[in-house]
Amino acid sequence: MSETYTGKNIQVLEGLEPVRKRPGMYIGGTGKPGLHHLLWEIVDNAVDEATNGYATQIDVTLHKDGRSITVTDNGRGIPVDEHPIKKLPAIEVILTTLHAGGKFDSSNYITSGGLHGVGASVVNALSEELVATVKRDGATWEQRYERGKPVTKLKKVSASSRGTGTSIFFRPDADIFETVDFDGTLIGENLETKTYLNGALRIAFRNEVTGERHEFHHEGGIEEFLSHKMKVAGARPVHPDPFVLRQESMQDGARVEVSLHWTESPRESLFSYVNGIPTPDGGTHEQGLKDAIRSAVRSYMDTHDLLPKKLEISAEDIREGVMGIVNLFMVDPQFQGQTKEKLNNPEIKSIVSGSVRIELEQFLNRHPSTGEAIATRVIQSAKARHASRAAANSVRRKSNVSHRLNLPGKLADCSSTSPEESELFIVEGDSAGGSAKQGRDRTTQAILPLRGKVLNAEQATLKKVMENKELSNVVQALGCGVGDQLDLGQLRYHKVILLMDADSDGHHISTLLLTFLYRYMKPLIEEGFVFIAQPPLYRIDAAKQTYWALDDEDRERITKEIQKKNRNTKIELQRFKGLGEMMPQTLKDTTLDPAKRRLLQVSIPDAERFVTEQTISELMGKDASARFDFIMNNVDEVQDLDV
Ligand code: 28G
Repeated sequence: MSETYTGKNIQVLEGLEPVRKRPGMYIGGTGKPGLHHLLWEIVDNAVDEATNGYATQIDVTLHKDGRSITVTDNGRGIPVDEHPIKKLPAIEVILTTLHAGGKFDSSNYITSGGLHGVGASVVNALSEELVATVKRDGATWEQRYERGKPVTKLKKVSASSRGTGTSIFFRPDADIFETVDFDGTLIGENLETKTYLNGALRIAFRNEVTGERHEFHHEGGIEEFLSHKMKVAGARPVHPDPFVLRQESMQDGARVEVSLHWTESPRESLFSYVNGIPTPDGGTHEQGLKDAIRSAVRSYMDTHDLLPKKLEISAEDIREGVMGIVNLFMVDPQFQGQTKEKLNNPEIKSIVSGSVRIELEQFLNRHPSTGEAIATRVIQSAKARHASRAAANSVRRKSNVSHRLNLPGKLADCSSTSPEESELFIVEGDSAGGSAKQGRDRTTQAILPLRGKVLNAEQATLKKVMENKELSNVVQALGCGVGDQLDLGQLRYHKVILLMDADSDGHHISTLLLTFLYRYMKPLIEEGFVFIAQPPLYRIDAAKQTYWALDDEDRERITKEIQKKNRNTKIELQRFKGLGEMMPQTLKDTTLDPAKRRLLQVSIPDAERFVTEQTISELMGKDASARFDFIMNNVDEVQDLDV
């Protein structure tokens, strides 16, 4: 037990054993998000050193093994002088003591706090190997650790140094993490976001796995961030310039940056951050912003006589189509919620709403054509919302009359009436639908073939979506309503399985269906009712045995294995052009039969929700291969079929 540097604020400190015993308590979990938390932790420290004015450049390298990383900043360098009580170098205390180093609790520093900022020591504890290098006072120092324990003393490795700074190399512990492979794309996206949120910052990212190199620097800050997000989402603005607010020295020394733009998109997308760290669950800063938008726009419409008499306008109507960024800087953020990603400081709500409300109303008054465009947009969404509610209600009434009466004509229903054992296969095309109908178990498996075009729900209101025959058929078959009328208790099948060809058209339809389900029937995904079937692409016959391969990689693996057993085995290969040409029995054996098939469950991993939320709106309307990646990255394997 010890105290912090200055000795002013005594703090209870612990060793690192608790971190290795219960990693989840410190980084949220040991899956992919937890692994990447280690990196955000180190990067945030470097960013803190930059936002406090001491560093200008951060370099991140994902090494060739894909599982180790070096982060370097050109800040002051972590102090190496001896700790007065522990008689150890300061850096060693910081890296081996939980919550050590005033950096994370001194009121002189604005830092991330919450789940982040628990410190480099946590990263150290959970790394097989960590090497810290510091350039300071004209010399270069180095110390190595394994699983949080120093394996060398702090050594002066060079009596000279060019400049100052800190460098941390770490390789996460494969005994702790379910996966230790870093995701270069995710890392790149996160690093770029940091540079949008700190306009002065430069981050260079080198990915030695792919050989790529990126330099991120966005002087335009959140304004540029917002216009970038609008571009990738394909959201058309309804007024020329965004509302931008940079409010310095608010109460308690807090500072806020806000950027807002109303668009034609049928939804609201707010991205909130505290000290540059995402808060996907929002919190008091986001609530303050929402309150401010509602009251500023309402007051503007009121004073300019733009409020229609007979139309009820809700806060959601006012915010529909808004894309916005809020980044709050404050000294002692408190977080709550399961993943500690929701800001909880109660005083923040009124601080943020107060300044944003005044400035936003002033902005509208100073730009009357923008004000009017926003008012028109608000009235349009109020009207659309009333129309959508009516449409959803009528769909619900129709499917509720009796469970069986209003089912779509194309549905080949199962005979069971118990949702727990019932499955709905949504199948692409009539011919595949025919094979599926013949190959199914008609007691528990229902088939709904899709024939026409599936609408891209990302760009459409619920009313438009319900006018799409294919999607309204899906809703009718499921029986549980849609949008805010959804009632999972009425769901007719507890497995909703998308069965598409293994080609790009098939993936495209899957994406469109998933986008619809995600936007308008999200609880279905959240509760794990949605799956993707995996029909094989190849049939392989060898030595009187039949094997099924999902893709080319699978096929190569299987043929190699066959040849390993016997070099001379004759191998016969058949490639399926589509589900339609597969024999019903084959479809049953490979894809339908619960005992033999392989399903992917679609999930929205908690910690990845934020990314998903962005990714969906960012990718829809962009190229098909990107959408395809999104789906595959977000499905978990349920069963594995041994070949
Ligand atoms: C490269 C990867 C991650 C860092 C610094 C710099 C200082 C520091 C870090 O101090 C202890 C607490 C407050 C003084 C501070 C250097 C003051 C003077 C620092 C990083 C002692 C922590 N000189 N750069 N920590 N402080 N970069 N990059 O972690 O009282 S951590």
